[in-house]
Parts: sequence; C-alpha cells; structure tokens
Amino acid sequence: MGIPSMRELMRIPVFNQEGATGWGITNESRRVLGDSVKFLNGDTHHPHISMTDGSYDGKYLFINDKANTRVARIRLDIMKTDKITTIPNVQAIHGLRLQKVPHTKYVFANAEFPIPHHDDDIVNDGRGMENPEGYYTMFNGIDAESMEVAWQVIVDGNLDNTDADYTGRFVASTCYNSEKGMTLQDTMRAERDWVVVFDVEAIEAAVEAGEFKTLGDSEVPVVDGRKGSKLTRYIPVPKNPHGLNTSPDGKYFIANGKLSPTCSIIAIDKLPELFDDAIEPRDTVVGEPELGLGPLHTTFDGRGNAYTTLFIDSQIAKWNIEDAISAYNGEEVNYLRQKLDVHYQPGHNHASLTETKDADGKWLVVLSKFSKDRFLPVGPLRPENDQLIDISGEEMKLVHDGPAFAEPHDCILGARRPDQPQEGLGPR
Ligand code: K7E
Ligand code: CA
Repeated sequence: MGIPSMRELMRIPVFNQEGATGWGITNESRRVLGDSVKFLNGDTHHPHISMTDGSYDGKYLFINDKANTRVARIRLDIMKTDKITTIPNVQAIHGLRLQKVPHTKYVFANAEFPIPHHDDDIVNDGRGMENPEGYYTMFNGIDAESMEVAWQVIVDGNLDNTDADYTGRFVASTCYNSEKGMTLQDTMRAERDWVVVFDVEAIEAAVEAGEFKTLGDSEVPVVDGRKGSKLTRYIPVPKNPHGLNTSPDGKYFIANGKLSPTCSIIAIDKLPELFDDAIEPRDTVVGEPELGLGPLHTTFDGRGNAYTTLFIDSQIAKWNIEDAISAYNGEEVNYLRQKLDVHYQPGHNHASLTETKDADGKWLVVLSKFSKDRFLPVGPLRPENDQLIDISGEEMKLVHDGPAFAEPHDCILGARRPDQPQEGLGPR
C-alpha cells in the first residue's frame, strides 16, 4: 500500500492459493511452495524487512504462518515469495523479528505453544495434558539466506512476541504462559510472567561446542535454554505480556502488558551484567508506565516518544520514555503526552522506519481489528479499519480511515528506495 494514499498497489500471495496470479496452481509457484503445497491456508502475522547495520536494506521481507508453523521469504526486488520453510519440532510460529546488526543473518521466530516432548517423542494429539512437565516450546534461529533452521532453543513457559537489539547479541521474547496452563484460566493465574532474553553469541558457541541434541528425524541442533542455562535470562514482568519492541535508539526492550495496564522498560545496556549474574533480573527494568487497558504493541518516532495500542480502551497512548523512567524513579512527571481514540480494538501500530535506527516520526498506521461504524454496514462481518495518523507534530492527528478485509494484523512502513539516502524523500 502507498503512504499516505493508503491505496493498495500490489497483493503478494504467500501461504494461500490465489487465482489472479495462479499462485499455488502453476508449476513455477508449486516449486517455490515445495512441501507447503499440501497446505491450503496460512495465518500471517508479522512482516519484517531485512536490515544491514540497523537500516532496512530492501532485500527481503520475512513473514510467519502461525497455522502451519512456517516462515516465508519474499524477494522485494520482484515482490514475490521465493522460499518457505516448515519449522520442525514445534507448533505455531508466532512472534518473528530479524537480526538488525551487523546484518540480518538470522530470522528469529517464536513457537508459541508448548507441545508434548515426553522422552523426546513428539506425539501432539492432546495426550498427557495432566502432566505438562513433558511439554515445552522453542525459540528458533533461521538462516536468512539458506532459510534452513540453524538452531532451536528450549525455553520454560511459552513464547509470544520478540525483537532483537542493535548490538547483535540479544533477542528478547515475551512469555504469557509461565504457568504452563492447559486452560485459558490457568494461563492468567500469575500476576507476573516474564521476558526471556537470548544471548545469540552464547547460543552459537554452544552449538559450535556440540552442546546440543537432535529430535526425531530433524538434524537441527537443539540447545537447552531453560532456567539456569547460560544461554538465557528470565525477567519477571506483569501480566501476560504481549508485544516486544526495541526502541530505535537501541536502549530499551519494551514489553507490553496486555492484562496489565503497564509497559515494562528493560535497559539493554544492563543485560551483559545480568548474564554475568552481577545484578538481579528485575534490576534491568528501569520503568513501568501505566498507560491504559490492554497494551499490545508499541512503536516509536525516533524523538524519544513511544506509541502504544490499548486494545480495550481503543486508543493509542503517546508517552515519553525518559519521563516514564523518571516517574519510576519517584519524580513527579507526567510521561503521558496524548491519547487518541481509534476505531476500534487496535492490535499492532507501526510508525515509519520504526524498527530501524532511521525511525523518522512521520507516519503511524494503526490496524484496528474490530470496526463497528466506520463504513457501510455490510455485516455481519464489517470491514476492519486501517487508520493513518500524522505523528510529525506535537499532537497525533488522524488523517485517514481505510476499510480492510478481516483481520488486519501487522504492517511495516519502509522507504520506496531503501538503498538511497533517507533524507528529503518526503512521505513514504
Ligand atoms: Cu499482537 Cu499475532 Cu502480532 Cu495479534 S500478535 S495483535
Ligand atoms: Ca500468565
């Protein structure tokens, strides 16, 4: 889609069959789909553009399929899907982000749901639910060029969303099921779950040193990152955290509380000390601003402000990160800058170039998941609503409502020519 026109320019089939281009029907596309030809559906959530030195390089876009546990790659020079990989030994690839620095060597992908690995024998048919100790899930590193799975890391709890830092060493993921609950109620019992931080260099070293096992027919090295491992650290945060977003200055991981009205700000420069056991996990949390009901995802303008979707309140909360840290330290300062109503139930929001060090604070797109009264009532399923917000000034201004087919999930805003200097390009 074009920004700011919000007009659709191209539609790229990935996991589905599509009549217009014959995707999934022609021999050429079936060759790309490979083993995936047997699936007729997908559930895409998270599109992310490859990076070099913390800037989009415009080479690839990667996207997950939660329904059938896959990761796909789209070549951005021709806007076509060129590789699809099914991730073994896990179920439901959800959170997906890319290594930012020095370049996108890895695609990081969270498998959301713990599955039974009793005696390393995966029989995922619902048996053994009364004995969840045998269940686990894994964090996955996929080689971005070959699209082979490089390694998998066993974790405690489950994995939801993820993001990487600007040093290349750390990746953080939210876990909402630290309880290892087998029912919805059980996943909401604890007041805090956690963010798990992965040390990519330590994982690579463990694989190199042969400290891994393999599972079933798969040859993918599997390392153990459960509590007590040198590969991970677990930072308690409130409650059923969802989105995980790295600030474009490289300073913070921000975990969005979902069932807590807060976001937790984790200082990335404290993580080396945490891995050295010089500080406690909660010592890395430097702020926990209260924002409103149902914080899901946060995006940034590159001027020190964060924009968090409030799913229940149907609002975007704009807040200042350094002021939120001051407030956490006891100073009387109002970190909230503005709340803007959006229509309705926003999941992701995304500002221009926000996942890179080039975040330019021009545009923000919010994907409102349950539109009720914005367009002609063609119900029972109404069009959803992609909203465009101008964030270039002090105040957020809603400038466009655009109907979208269910269910708009996530987006990414890049420059039309990422290989050229970013300055002076105007809106993109
Ligand atoms: Cu928030 Cu799948 Cu992106 Cu849904 S995750 S919103
Ligand atoms: Ca929980």
